[in-house]
Amino acid sequence: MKTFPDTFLWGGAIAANQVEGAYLADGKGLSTSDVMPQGVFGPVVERVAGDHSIKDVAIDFYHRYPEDITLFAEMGFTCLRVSIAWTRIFPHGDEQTPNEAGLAFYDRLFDELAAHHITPMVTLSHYEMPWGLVQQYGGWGNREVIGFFERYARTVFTRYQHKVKLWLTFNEINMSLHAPMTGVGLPETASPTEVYQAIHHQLVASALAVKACHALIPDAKIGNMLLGGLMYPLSCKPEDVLAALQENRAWQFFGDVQCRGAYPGYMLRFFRDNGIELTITDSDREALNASIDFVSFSYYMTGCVTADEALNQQARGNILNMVPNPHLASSEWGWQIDPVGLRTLLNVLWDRYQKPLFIVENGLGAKDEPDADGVVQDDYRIRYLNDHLVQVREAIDDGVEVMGYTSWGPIDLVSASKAELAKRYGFIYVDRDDSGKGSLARSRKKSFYWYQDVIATRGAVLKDG
Ligand code: BGP
Repeated sequence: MKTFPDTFLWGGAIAANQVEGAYLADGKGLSTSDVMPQGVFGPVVERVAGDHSIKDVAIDFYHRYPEDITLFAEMGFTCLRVSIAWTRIFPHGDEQTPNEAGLAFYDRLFDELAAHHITPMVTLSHYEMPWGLVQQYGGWGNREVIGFFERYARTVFTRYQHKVKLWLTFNEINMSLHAPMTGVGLPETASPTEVYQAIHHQLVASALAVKACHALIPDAKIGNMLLGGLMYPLSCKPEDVLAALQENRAWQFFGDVQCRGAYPGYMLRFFRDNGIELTITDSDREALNASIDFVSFSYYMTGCVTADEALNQQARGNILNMVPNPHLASSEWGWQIDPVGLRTLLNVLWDRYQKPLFIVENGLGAKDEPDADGVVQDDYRIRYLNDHLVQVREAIDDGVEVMGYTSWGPIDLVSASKAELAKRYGFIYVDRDDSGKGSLARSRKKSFYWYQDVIATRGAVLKDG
């Protein structure tokens, strides 16, 4: 197989809090992202008049989306993954009625996409929730938040039922284990029981959203979204292999619940062994019994796991505490680059769930410097994306059903982990730096033309090896 299937969706993925800016415009409320100016692992900061976060303006997508969508269309996108900022719709989170100005913004955005024949894929909650729900209710630790989320989900399903047919519930739902404030609105000091109880509430909310979507938009498809962090055993020592199995289950558990509608036995044992007692009601169990239509995930890197505690300790502080793989090179941010791992992961998820898969994030964050003519010659990004797409094609050839591929950050945006603009992913350069300087003008990088070619030829121009 040299080309991708006709039905394969090609495009890019962005998130409201990383592109829109306009953080208080048209009635929007503060979100967890707005009070975390240093990124998803950073502290919560009280916002005061006259202060500033790079995300307040971000890349001003809120006002510039028509120009950006025109550029995406020029590349040939057939899909754009976006998220709705929950706080544009329910500013505090617990209102009875939605904010019309916020709803109207996404109507305009979806209409613009339709005008360019680009299918929207919408994440309901991408690394943010109303700050009001954290302050007043204690975030996802409080089961009342399930109802607020369900109201929000039903509101947007109803409003956009004719415009959006592809939905995702929570971005990287397993990330709460590493960034509890971003994931479930809990402080770093939360105990494992508190974090897993909040996760449980979020899994129930995700399942209720799946049911609501099926009821309100019968021809829509709704998926989950996992941080696809495949882990390898550092050696073939049986203890390392078992440790890798358990580490992978730490994130696969979320997918298992979302696909199978119930907690797997290994997780119940994990809870028992760690003294974690959750409140799970009968109606929670009934709610969880919902099945998503497809599995989506992000893929940036792989890591290693060992049963050797001394080696694990050395790895603490690395991204997600992974032990480095001696066979792989890393990005400037220390993320290990592993295209073959993407083929493996696609096969693992297909074997596990037998549901269509969608790669909704993948890409290379790098420091781009425009050359004398003002063009970024990002051959490193082209190589990264080429090598990953070749492996996607191999996985399809293996028999895996893959719906599409949306690369992360098709236009430069604010990074999630450290809220930097210096870490760029785009095919489109945005003139703005971390001090907030720059015209916000957009320009095409070398990779823009490369991706355009890949899409136009359905991958025929990809280079093996
Ligand atoms: C994922 C998030 C995205 C995104 C990406 C890249 O975890 O879903 O929001 O930003 O990672 O991470 P970063 O921006 O930190 O480079």
